[in-house]
Amino acid sequence: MERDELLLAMKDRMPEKRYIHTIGVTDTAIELAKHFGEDSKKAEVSAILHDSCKYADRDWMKQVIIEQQMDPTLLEFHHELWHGPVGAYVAKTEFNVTDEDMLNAIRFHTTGRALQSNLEKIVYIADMIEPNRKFPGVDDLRAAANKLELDDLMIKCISHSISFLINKHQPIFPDSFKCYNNLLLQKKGKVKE
Ligand code: DGI
Ligand code: FE
Ligand code: FE
Repeated sequence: MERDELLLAMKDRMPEKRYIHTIGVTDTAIELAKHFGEDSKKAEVSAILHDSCKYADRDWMKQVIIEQQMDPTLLEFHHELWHGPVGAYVAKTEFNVTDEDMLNAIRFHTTGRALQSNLEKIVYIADMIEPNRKFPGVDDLRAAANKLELDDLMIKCISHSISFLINKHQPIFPDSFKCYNNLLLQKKGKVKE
């Protein structure tokens, strides 16, 4: 499916505000992909589909996680973390996405994970800094996108997310810590890429 057809499908699945966010993430992901020399078409399609399950039925998502034998830890955490993995399942089954890198970009867009691909980092960052996002510190992250290399930018974004959750006394999903640790250890040359 092409951009317009995919966007139309998203429009039916989410309120106007989330649809506007989706377009923002898509355009930002394309820009970042071009800037960092990655495949902008893969970034575009992954970004369009990244929040397809944001408003999906909670019981249905739970069922998909169990039936598809996804990480069972997901069910111990807030249901907000389910729309990425279930979104990857929908991308594959309903929108015929077969590229594993694109599916991972959707799957891990909320939490990040260790050993992310560049496409995964791009979708994670685009989700955070797209033009409609408004939170303290977002302008700093946007400015960093033009200056830093991709891994340093990702460190800045995942650090911000983890700090935000800690300040709200929210539990942190293990993949987010693993993402943060892996990026820092990689920088120090302690982990093979
Ligand atoms: O779907 P979006 O709103 O565009 O963005 P997202 O997929 O990054 O989801 C953000 C939400 O997920 C936000 O409410 C914080 C929450 N979240 C992200 N990582 C974690 C988390 N919540 C918990 N409890 N633990 C996490 O590690
Ligand atoms: Fe999301
Ligand atoms: Fe999003």
